Formats: sequence, structure tokens, C-alpha cells
Amino acid sequence: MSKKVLITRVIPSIAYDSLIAAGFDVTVWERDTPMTQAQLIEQTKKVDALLSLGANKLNKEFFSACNHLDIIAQFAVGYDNIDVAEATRLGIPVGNTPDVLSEATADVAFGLMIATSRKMFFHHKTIERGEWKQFEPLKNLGVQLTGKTLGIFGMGRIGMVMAQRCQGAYNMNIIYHSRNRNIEAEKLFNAKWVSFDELLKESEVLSVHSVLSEETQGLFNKSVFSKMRRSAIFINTSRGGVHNEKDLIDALREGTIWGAGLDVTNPEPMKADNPLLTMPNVAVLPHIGSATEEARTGMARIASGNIIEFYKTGKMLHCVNPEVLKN
Ligand code: 8YV
Repeated sequence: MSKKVLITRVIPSIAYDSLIAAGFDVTVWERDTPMTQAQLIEQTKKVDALLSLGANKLNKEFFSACNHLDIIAQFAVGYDNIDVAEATRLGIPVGNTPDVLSEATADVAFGLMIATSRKMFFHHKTIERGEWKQFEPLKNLGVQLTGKTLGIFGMGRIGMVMAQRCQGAYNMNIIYHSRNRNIEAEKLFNAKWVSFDELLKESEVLSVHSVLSEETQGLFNKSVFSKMRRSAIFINTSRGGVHNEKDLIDALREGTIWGAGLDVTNPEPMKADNPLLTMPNVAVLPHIGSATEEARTGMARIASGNIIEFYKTGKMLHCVNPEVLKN
């Protein structure tokens, strides 16, 4: 009998097509809003494999109802929506989709850095409001990026591309803080590993590329912002949970830091009346890091490939708890 797969949103058709071609029985949640938790559990009970999205909460409640799953293939590189420890305890492998979205996500970080440094989103809004009257010699000037120090928090695949972009375009000096040293980044970009406090002290642009975990949850808070330069630009394209949004608003209002560019907010979606949206030195996007044709197609190919490979060979293209596969 064919294995049954549930895809929890409509994603690029390569996922569906390749699963069907490989003989799977595929159900797609075709509504244009995410499933409720009850719908997710009810539908997952009927299948063997789940192709999930970041909006699905695969928590203890989910796993106690769906401990029968053979495999979870996440359509994202991040998997903070999944209780991986619980999946591992149950022997369920979890796949993700790294690499294919690194360029796209780093482009958004790079774009937000430039947009923030020149107050671009704010200037755009002034035109919409009919406020472009004359040349202004002194109003709302930005800052130049050439030769500045870029601090990368989390030097993984996306952080590496951001470092490459910033060094190539602006000859920026790269420092980073990660749990582990990244020797490749040190060789390629002359990047220097620094302590977290040093990263805060030295960065003129600080770009967050870490995972959201117990260690990073709410890490960028009042006390951390107060250790940053008053001229610093804070960029976050990883997860909104890494910063405390109220503290970020206060830090910008009080001039503790200079500006912020966010592709991720806390919570998501951001409300239209959020004060960040009216601040000149702030640029916000609605979590579009991976939103290119190429990245999303690659994510769909890898997520479906993880399921196909698992049933064919017992291996996966990208697995976040490979100890389960070894067993
Ligand atoms: C996804 C992301 O669009 O890959 C990630 O971690 O944040 C985005 O690419 C989002 O998580 C939807 O699954």
C-alpha cells in the first residue's frame, strides 16, 4: 500500500509532483490559511509522513496525538516550531531545507541594512504622504556603510553569505560570535571570532543569523542593546523571538542604538499600528527571507526529497536528528 503524505499548505508543485511520481498518496491542505492545531492533528492522524511549515506547532500535544509518524519533513531551514527532542524520543526523523535559501535570506539582510542606513522605507512613505516638497540639505540624513564593522551573530550558512556580500560591496571588517568557530569564514573573509560582549561593543552593523533556541530566546533585550554602540544598526532575519520587541522599540526611541532592519518580528504578523513602522531609522518586512522562486522551489525539492529518500534508503538529504536514522 502507498505511504500517505500530508503537505500542510500549497507549496511549489515540484514537491507534490515528485511525491506522486515516487508512488506516494499525497494530500495537500489547499486553503490559503494555515491549519488550526485541531485540524493539523486530525489530518496528520490519517498519514504516515508530514511535510510541515513553520506555522505548524509540532509540540508535545501534537506528538502525543501523532506519535505514529514515520517522518517529518519541514519546508524551512528553521525548525523551532518542532519539539525535536520529543520527535527524537519517539524515533521520528525531522528533515529541514538548508543551503537553498541562504542567498535569498542574506539578500534580505543586506537589503535591510542598506534600506535602514539610508532611511529608505521612511523616505518612500513621505512621498506617498505628499511630503516631497523641496531638496532638504540637512533632514533625515543616513550613514555610509563603507569600511564599517559588521558583527554577525551566528556564523552559519546565511551569515557567511551576508559576510561575503558586505565585504565585497563595502569592504566591511567582519567579526562574529557563534557557539563554534567558523574556520572557513575566518579564511575567506578574515572574519574574527569575538566574545558576545565584544560583538556588541564593536559592531556598527549587527546582523542576527542564529537559530531560535532556549539560549537565544529574547537575547537581544534592554541590557544587551545598552551595550551596543549608539550608532549601531541592528538587523534580524532569523527569528523575531531572538529580540525583545518592546526593548528594541525603547532602544530606538531613546537613541540607545541608531536603527533596525527586521524581516522577522515578535509576534508575527506585526500589527499595523506597531511604532516601529513609523520610525525613520527602521525598515520592516513580513518574513520574506526565502521568498524567491529559486529558494522556495529548492525548499520544496528538498522537503519532498527527504521523504522519498527516507522511504527508499533509510537516509535523508538533510536531517536535524540523524541519531534517529542510525537506529
Ligand atoms: C520559511 C524560514 O518561509 O526557512 C526558514 O527557516 O524562516 C522561511 O524560509 C518559513 O519558515 C515557512 O516555513
